[in-house]
Amino acid sequence: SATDFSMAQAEKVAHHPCYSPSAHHKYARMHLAVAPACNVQCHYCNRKYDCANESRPGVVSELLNVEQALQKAKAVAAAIPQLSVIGIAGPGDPLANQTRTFDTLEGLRSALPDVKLCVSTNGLALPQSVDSLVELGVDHVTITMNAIDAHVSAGIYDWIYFDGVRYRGKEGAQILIDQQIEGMRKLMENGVLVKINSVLIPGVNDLHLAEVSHAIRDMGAFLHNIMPLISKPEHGTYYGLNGQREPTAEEVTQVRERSGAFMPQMAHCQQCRADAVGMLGEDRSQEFNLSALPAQQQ
Ligand code: CLF
Ligand code: SF4
Repeated sequence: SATDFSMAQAEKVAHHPCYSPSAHHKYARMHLAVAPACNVQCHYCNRKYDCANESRPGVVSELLNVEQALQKAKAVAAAIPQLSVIGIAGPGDPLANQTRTFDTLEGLRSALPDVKLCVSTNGLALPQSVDSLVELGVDHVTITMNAIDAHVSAGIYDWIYFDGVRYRGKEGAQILIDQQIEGMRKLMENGVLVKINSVLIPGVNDLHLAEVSHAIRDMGAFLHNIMPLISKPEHGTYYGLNGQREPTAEEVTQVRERSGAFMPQMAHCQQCRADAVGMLGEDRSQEFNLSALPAQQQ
């Protein structure tokens, strides 16, 4: 019934530190950096660091193979009782690394059945991935949607790689948008809670993000997370040839206010590393890096 459905949704929200502001002081998340490849090229990404769509750029996360990831997850779960969510958010796009991502999720599902599984993706490979995500019990998915209009999107992505072909410009942008929408529709059908991340890029999509909020509300998204572009040479990020600057705190507030007319806004995002461990805003990844884990058969 509708009541059962909404009670199940409420339970999913209550224990997820990103989906619920009140949960973020009570529950911890960890990210497993198992996904190095990416199937798109954002103008602001130089590929040397973590995916800026969810994770903090300028940081190189320690890439793990599936076995190492599962070992780390078990060590963290044993050490941090508040751990409620394990996410895969990079350092590239999880769904552009199907084998590594799905093998990790499957291993987590059997080793830590009570932990919620979370995935963050640019959405390009989402429609073909929904069945597997649902089967593995992933009930939180974040899609990074920086635009809903191919004219705007073409200024954000250099290219996308889809079904063996590289597409540029508006053609590529439209394919990405269509895939994101189709993926989202399928997630909704399966009761997955969808959060949308948007990177706010002054002069590129700042005036467009309210339109994104409007569209995702109509599609049934749960939460909109508008994150400021991080564009500093020391972070390894840049913005195409135009060198777009970061938004000011004031600009972020204004854009969130306009979008807030359509969608609840996440304001407690910490732009976590792709290997972050702990409460939001806390990073205990170094305590659990590979050298800190018990010796294993290599
Ligand atoms: Fe990780 Fe993202 Fe899942 Fe959270 S982070 S995959 S939804 S468990 Fe959270 Fe970190 Fe912000 Fe992401 S604070 S960067 S929104
Ligand atoms: Fe970089 Fe992430 Fe964009 Fe891929 S989706 S190009 S890893 S910022």
